[in-house]
Amino acid sequence: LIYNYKHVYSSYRRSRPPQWTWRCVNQRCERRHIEGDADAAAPVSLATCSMLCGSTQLWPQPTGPVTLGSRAVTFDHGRLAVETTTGQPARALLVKAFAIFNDSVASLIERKDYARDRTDVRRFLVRVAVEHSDVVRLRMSTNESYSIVLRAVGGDMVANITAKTFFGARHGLETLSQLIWWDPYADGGALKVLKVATVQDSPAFAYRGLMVDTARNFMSVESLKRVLVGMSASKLNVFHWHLTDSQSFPLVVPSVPQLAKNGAYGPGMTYAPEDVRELVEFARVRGIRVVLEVDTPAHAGNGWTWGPQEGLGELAVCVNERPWSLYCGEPPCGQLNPENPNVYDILEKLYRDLIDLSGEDEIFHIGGDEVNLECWAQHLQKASTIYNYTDLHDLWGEFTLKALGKLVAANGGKRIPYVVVWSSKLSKRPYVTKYLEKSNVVVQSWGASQWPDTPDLIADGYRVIISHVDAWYLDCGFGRWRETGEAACDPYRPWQTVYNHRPWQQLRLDKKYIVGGEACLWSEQLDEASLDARLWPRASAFAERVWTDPQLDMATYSIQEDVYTRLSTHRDRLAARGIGAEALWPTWCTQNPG
Ligand code: CP6
Repeated sequence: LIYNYKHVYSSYRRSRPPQWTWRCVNQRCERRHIEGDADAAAPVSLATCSMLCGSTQLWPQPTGPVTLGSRAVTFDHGRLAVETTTGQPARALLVKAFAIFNDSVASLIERKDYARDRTDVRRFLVRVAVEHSDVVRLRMSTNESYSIVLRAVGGDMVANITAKTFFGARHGLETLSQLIWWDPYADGGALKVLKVATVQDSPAFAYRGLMVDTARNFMSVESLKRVLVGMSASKLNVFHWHLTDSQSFPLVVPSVPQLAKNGAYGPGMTYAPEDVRELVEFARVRGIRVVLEVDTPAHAGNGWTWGPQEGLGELAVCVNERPWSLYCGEPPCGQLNPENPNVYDILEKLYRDLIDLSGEDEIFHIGGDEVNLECWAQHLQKASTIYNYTDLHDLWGEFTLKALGKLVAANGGKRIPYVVVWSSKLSKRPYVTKYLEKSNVVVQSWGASQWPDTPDLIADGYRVIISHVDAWYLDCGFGRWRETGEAACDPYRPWQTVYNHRPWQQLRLDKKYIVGGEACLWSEQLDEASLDARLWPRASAFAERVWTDPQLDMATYSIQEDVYTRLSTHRDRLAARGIGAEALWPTWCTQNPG
């Protein structure tokens, strides 16, 4: 990773020798001057006190029972070892996941010259047992549960992680890494782990997504890897990559190279097939699947302008058409031409490459948002004359049906079980039942949480992924400052808003139809310079909502105090792993709880 935020991570522990000690009083760490403390011979760091004070520092909080001992042992990083009885092919993935776990532990070490020889244990053995060693691809039905039993055995520490699948075991390794911390108060510093702990855990929702838009502003593969690192630390499991939009088309599609050739912002601002495959594998070993989205028929402009040059006719219409506010939500507009048969041939090639690049044949996102019928009405003569549409929604519906047909063809004649489509006019009554089949279409519902979209879809029997704009949009979008209409991050959703959104409780929705949730990061006012801070720790707050789904007090909307301290600790963890996550509050608040 290119950035190192360790100096940030260690800021509140920098002073040596220690001046403060912390004492656990009623499950809370109180700060005391060492001079005035009766037990000053053994000063305790804040990190150590917190870990031994009966409250977990885990994020997200496990859903099953957790027991934590109140004693710690010191160990040397070199004494970590892994042992697994799991057969191939899961075994190979576990080896990689253990190496990542090892790096996470190493990221805690603040001093290279720490006292390695002072260790309470001969070995710290991590034993991983996975039942289904054949499961190496994440599915909606994949069992992600795990359990940890951590204890001292003879002169060793032994952590037994058991899981049904690799994906559960990987979560177990992540949780185990969160039971380990750095203690700067030991002479030269030391790595510590709880002497006894048990955890049982499984997620509330199968689909825990994060969307990043790389079309409005390009983001390097390196920066996207940091997104995946943050996701894996927070147990998010779907990276939805909004690759293209009307502004740019950075994806090099092998069978249609014209798209990136005409649509990328410039050389070096493209994603080669190898880049995508590399990210998909980087994600998989971190328990994450990648969903590639090339948005159509709207949000398609640059990249689709070469048709006439090659004798294929207009592939996209109203690109750069003015006044743009008449034809789309934001410039430079553009919508595929539903009357050009070449469009559908290109879609089939494109879909085949997307399925191939992602290695994903269970979930496919076709886009489908914000179609502007005025654009088509003005550019397609046939739309109004020959076909005689009275309602152009039917033209849109027919485009969608044809595109879905090409998707089946691209997938070797097999239907994809979860075809995701953004909510839109087409996913509303009366069009929805006519054009979207509930057996395999899942609607990503992004309207405001007060809108009837989500309850209506569920009432009509559709499965949904929830991305409500007023809670789970982490970007500034094309937001406007209310006073003047100028571009602004308004309203910004603080982490508390993200965390306290629980639509199934607030709107009394039937959870059976909710596949999960997805936080979205559009990039009109963002590139990789501020990517990390815009995402973290708010995306972690979202992650606990969809993993743990803690109860919400709707009378007060108050957040438990432990959430603040746990999230602050998690933020420090992200920073240690090279992610430029934002601070929650002044360090003073960490040191003076309550
Ligand atoms: N881009 C695309 C966008 C948005 C959508 N799709 C969007 C719309 C409204 C807001 C924020 C983002 N920028 N392709 C809608 C899903 Cl407030």
